[in-house]
Amino acid sequence: MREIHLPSNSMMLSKDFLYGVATSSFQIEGDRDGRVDCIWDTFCQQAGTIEDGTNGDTACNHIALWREDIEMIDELGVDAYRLSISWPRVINPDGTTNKVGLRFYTNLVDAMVNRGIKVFVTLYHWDLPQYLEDNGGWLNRETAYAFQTYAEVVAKTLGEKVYAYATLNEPFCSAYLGYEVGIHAPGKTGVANGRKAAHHLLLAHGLALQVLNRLCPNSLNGVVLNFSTCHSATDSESDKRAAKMADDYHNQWYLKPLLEGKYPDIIHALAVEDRPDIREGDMAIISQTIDYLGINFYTRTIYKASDSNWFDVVPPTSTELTAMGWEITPDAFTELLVDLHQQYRLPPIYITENGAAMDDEMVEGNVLDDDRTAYFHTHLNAVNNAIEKGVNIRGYFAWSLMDNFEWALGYSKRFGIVYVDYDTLQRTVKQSGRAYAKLVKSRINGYISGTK
Ligand code: IFM
Repeated sequence: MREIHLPSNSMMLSKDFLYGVATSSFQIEGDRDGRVDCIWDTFCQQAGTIEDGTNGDTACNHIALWREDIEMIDELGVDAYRLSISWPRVINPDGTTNKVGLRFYTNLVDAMVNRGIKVFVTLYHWDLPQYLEDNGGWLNRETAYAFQTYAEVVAKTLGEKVYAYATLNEPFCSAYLGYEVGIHAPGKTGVANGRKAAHHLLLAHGLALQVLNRLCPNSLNGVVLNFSTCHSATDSESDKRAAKMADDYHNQWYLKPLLEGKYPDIIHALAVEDRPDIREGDMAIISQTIDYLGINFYTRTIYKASDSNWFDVVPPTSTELTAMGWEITPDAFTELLVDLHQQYRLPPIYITENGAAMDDEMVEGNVLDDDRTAYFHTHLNAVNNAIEKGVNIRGYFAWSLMDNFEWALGYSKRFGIVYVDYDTLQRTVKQSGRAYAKLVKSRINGYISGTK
């Protein structure tokens, strides 16, 4: 069996470094009857949107099986569980709260806390209530204020039992994939839509952060962004410029407003009608201090100059790919973390997602996913290398606890360290899950600084 090893002097082998597993509401919960519809329910009904024609109606049936899922998390021995709250399970179209939904999350959080597992709650992991989308969704500035109200309900209900709150997960995906290129819900397109949605999402983050800081000052309150290291196809100036523009458009567009209160300069290259409507005071709301930044990383992307666009994506050059067709590039992970550290005054970092979809096979009750274990091994070492270069990283979450609904790809891709049989909904810890648990359990109390 493959294992995950870190250098013996790594601070990631001390119990000060937090290890967790992550999921999101729509991807695992099921029980559509217990909530109102969200944009993904609608999107799944449209022909050709989801590769295998599936939806989130049942997913992993976590709403029914949550007790056994918690048991499983506890057995893995991890310090923390990162979950998201389903907005449409909490707030009804008339603004009243869904008491059953809120009780579900209260019970879940209480059960975690009772077991000594730290809870990381994300308020928005893409499942916007459909009733808000019907009024324009993230294209409507009012949605940011509705999000603030929703954040207040959650913060008053769960309070500081939650160790860390994240306002948003990957606003890039919500804005760009959902409103600019239309491959995610709600399937809208156009640069103006994408940029407008991004601005309203960032505003929503800032408004919700105000509430979290007021009601839960002792929780860590932050946000989660995804990054893909942008590499240039060649050393030519034009390709390097293309990669830089892609970085500004896809990565810095979200981070710079949060940390510096401004969009990257590429905003000035946009046609005036494609620029977001930035009102007075917006950037100050967006750039309030965060307690931590969550970083999700999976792979790099290669860019070249384009005749018609600012940049074009080049297909992967390596043959080492995950089942998503994503290159396995741990060095690009270290590079990204070190670059961000050099570019910004970063708050403490948690790696809130990292993992790989692989072509798993269940053989006689076992999933021998050495390829996924190798991915974790190289990427955890990449994190360690970044820490050694001075990046302040406090924890790491494996994506994902269990196989789940992979958005436009349905159930065709498996990211879990636990295998889910979608016929029986039975969970089986994969070999990678055992290797991760072994690493987590091998840590020692305290870390003697100076041993490095
Ligand atoms: O499954 C997703 C998750 O919901 C957000 N980050 C990327 C994962 C893998 O695609």
